[in-house]
Amino acid sequence: QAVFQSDIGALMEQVGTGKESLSFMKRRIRRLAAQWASAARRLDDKLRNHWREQKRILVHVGFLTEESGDVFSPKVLKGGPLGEMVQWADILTALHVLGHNLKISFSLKELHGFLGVPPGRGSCPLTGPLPFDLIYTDYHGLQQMKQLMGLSLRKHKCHIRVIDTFGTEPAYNHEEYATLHGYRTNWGYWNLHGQQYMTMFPHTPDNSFMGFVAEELNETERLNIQKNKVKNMAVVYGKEANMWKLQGKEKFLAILHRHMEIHGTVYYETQRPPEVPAFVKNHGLLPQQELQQLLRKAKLFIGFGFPYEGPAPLEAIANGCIFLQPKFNPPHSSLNHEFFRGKPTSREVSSQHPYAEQYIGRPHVITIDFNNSEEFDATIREIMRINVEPFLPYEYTCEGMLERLHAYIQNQDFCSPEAPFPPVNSSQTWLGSAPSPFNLLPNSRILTWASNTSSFSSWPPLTALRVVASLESESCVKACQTAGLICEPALYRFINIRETFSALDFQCEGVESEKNHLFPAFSAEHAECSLQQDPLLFSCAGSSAKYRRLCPCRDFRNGQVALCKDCL
Ligand code: U2F
Repeated sequence: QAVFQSDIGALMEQVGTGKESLSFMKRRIRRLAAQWASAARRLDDKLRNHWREQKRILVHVGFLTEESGDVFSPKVLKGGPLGEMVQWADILTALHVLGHNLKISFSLKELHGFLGVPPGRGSCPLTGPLPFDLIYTDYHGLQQMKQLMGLSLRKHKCHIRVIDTFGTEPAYNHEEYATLHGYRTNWGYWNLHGQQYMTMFPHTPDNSFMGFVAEELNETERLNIQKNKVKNMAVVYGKEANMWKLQGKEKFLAILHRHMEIHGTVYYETQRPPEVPAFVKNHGLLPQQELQQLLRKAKLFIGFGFPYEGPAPLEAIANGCIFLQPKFNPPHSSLNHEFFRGKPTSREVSSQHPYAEQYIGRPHVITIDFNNSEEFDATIREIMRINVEPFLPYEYTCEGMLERLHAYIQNQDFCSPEAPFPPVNSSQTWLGSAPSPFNLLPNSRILTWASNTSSFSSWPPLTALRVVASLESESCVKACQTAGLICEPALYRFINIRETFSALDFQCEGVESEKNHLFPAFSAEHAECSLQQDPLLFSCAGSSAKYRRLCPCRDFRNGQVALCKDCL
């Protein structure tokens, strides 16, 4: 049985010392310890009757190992990316607070030791059982484990979770398919289940959403913030000078400067970076705690387009700022933007921070075209006028992250064979006693699961399933969203049968089964119904003008999109 623990002493010791990245994480862990402890108490109350199995967990942070080149650590104090460090610090704390048996490795030597593989022998199969129930790592760590364990990695890979900031879509993850169909990148092709990849924001439902946390306020702090807001104070998002290089920024910075005092936290060594105009009050890179103080006073936090999808806007919004950011038209993606090129995803990034845009929105987040000076000017005036309360989505609170991680740890299982499902014959027809396992929801085109489900174990449970057909050219991500739901790839295996087509009134001339990440789908032109042949290719992402896709959707909790209502 896992027992919540609020003392972080043991965790701090395990993280060790000797690198700026580790010091940054330890400062963060210490600073947020009280917040984690009170969240643990609340969740403990909420989960009173749940048995929580204590797992043996290894965390191997590959990108911080010397062997992977560790380009991040030397930049911690120089404006380099901190988002990843924020997330790993929070993952470590959450696993520790949940009471699991945790081992942490930041080097190949430690990894060797924990896996019981003697160092310096090259690849060496792990002959005995894996000494862990779960391994959290990243793409660098995965590569290192492959070198270490050779082919035996394959046997154990269902225990692995890959922390993957921007996400990996199934078409890129499937080695053979990616190679044949042009989805091969430097990262993907590990043949994992899509949900073994865990992202920083809920980018795509094909992956699991891991997240991180932002600081929470007590009542006094909330009141003080509202009292002390300086309505003409803006802070610019971007701690590295080259984030200020955006073309045309002179124009909108001049407009902003007409109305507001502009602050920055741009790293510099001795001289003021030339990219930062003289009228900007630059504080230099601040420790996290001091940045929070600055954000508490500011009314506006403004992004110039880079960095993409980092933690800072959530921190700003949590401290009562309005986040103003540029809309990207056309959206940025791995097809048209250097930063995303080679990343194993086709996701279209509609603004600097799509999560803030889509999940939070007005009045906390305003997304506009920065080239339209009138709109920009009017928006700045509006921001100075309106009052906005601090806001933090539940999924980014400590309790929200603990709840989500707890649910994943206790329920996600990529190791057991998926028997007894599908209970289908070779042509993928349902073999249950009823003619069709689906019911049509009244006055809709949405199916629910009707059969006696007791014999199927599934998480999320089958009661959450809502089957929807996409329009042509529409992905399942979009189709579920339009229905007020979210796509749930774990439920694909239940709808990959002929009966789904008939229950949705698609008349099939023929039914085939193929490896295609858009399947199951219906092609209107040929009245052809296509089933998915390889479960690793079940994918919410992806669309084609040729197909109407069958989509397994589910409901979700308010502020916790990763979990369905019956998921806890
Ligand atoms: C993102 O990485 P970044 O590190 O650039 O993300 P930010 O949102 O700028 O901030 C990360 C943290 O840096 C902290 C701040 C955030 O928690 O509190 N910080 C600070 O301590 N002092 C300062 O003066 C300013 C900020 C993203 F997270 C990565 O995954 C991406 O790789 C990267 C590129 O898109 O963007």
